[in-house]
Amino acid sequence: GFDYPEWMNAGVELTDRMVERGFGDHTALIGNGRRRTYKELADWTSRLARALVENYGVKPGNRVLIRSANNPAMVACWLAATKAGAVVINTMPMLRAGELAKIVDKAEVTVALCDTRLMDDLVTCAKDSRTLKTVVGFDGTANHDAELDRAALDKPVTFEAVKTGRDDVALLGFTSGTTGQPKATMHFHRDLLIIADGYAKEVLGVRPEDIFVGSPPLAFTFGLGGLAVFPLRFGASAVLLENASPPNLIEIIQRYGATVCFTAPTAYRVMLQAMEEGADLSSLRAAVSAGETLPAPIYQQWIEKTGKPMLDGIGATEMLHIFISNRFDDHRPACTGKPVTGYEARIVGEDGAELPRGEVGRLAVRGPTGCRYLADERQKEYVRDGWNLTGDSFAQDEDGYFHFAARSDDMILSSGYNIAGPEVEAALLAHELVSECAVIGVPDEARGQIVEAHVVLVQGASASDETKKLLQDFVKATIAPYKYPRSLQFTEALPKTQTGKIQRFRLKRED
Ligand code: 3SK
Repeated sequence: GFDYPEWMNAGVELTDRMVERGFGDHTALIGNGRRRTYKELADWTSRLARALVENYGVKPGNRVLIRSANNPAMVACWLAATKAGAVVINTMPMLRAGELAKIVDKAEVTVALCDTRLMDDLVTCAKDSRTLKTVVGFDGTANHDAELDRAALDKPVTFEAVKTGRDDVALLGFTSGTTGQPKATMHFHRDLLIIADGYAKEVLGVRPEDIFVGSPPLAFTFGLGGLAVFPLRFGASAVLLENASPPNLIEIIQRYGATVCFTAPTAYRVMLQAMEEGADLSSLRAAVSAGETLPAPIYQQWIEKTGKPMLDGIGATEMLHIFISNRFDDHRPACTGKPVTGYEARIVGEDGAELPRGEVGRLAVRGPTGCRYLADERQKEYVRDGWNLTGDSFAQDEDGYFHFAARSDDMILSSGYNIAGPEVEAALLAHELVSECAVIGVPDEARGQIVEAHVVLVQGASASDETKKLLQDFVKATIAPYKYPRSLQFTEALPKTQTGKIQRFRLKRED
């Protein structure tokens, strides 16, 4: 099990404790042209925490919202608010006033810390808020040229961190779900350490020499774990990028010799292409893929090119981070692997009973972290008999490995057949003319639903009826013919979230 003292503060563990453990001179964060050691980070966050308490009246348990792109200043604000005992809500720059208002309202945010470049929407949101009365700007470029920075610079570098309990809430992770009504998942101080001492230690074997890089926003628990908690827990370094487009990621990996990368399969596809054209990504020892299912061809090509496996994993905001993963020495194509230390997983039917091996059903998981929605009726749907019922359909094979079938929302029911959209996508992606694709179910009078593919072709391929027929026949020859996309449309690009997830629901028509 994971054993932590009754009184502990995750913010302190990731900063001051690391200095005590001898990492003071080691680089912690790189970003916006600057490098910060662990000692500098500890001092910076102590000063900020003092400013939060003394100038802005932050009290233990207050909800503090942070609005920023990925940069060291955002990490410092998060750690400082955590040290001050606040409950933090990290948010992405893309959110507009209306979306921020839903979060502020649900979480009863009283103080917001905002990169000065992103103030407008937050100020608009605060005007109508019954709780949010204080919006303070910080300098995301880390030149310390904003109100919060100036307040912090006046403070001594000591701060008596608030004595939080290991089971006190430290973080609210927001997830939008399919209905657009945001849910807030509560995570304790100890949870933040468990994801590092479990997944990051066991699966990644993080060491102080590691340099982390990646694309998920820190506002998403995938990014907060992968780009802040994991490196900081083990004395490693993180390079934080405000723009983590694949070309930028590739440049940064080469410039810093990054060793661990967290991103989605689409970015790995671009990296494979870049390696073909001469990019040297040999410094990467761990390529973590999550957030989207990893197509077998990308996994295979990565092994061929680098000699190392890509680590496919599945996590959930509700569980805080990855709970099933492949391992460096135990991995298979089109397979998400086995549960991470401390977690158990099984496949269940609609009635919650475990299904036989090989059958597709809902993935249920339990372990040291788990779903606790803040004031939300949906809690009883997500957690039943202690098992967290994820929104994903999986099958477990005879050897105990878990294989993704579909997001439960991505299962297509056509003429009585259950068709997993991602399986059709994988079949299409195996064709050399297909660059990217998304498969959805669309209403059909005769069949209930039919399979519809939205396909981005590789450069130079012709979006013709012949190509359409060729791809449909290819799918029929690759998987059971009833799964082939009866409707197939060519498109220039697929709708995606900022974290690179394909938004299939945006392809669905209302009719
Ligand atoms: O698989 C995901 O989407 C995920 C969500 C939250 C945290 C970590 C991961 C990988």
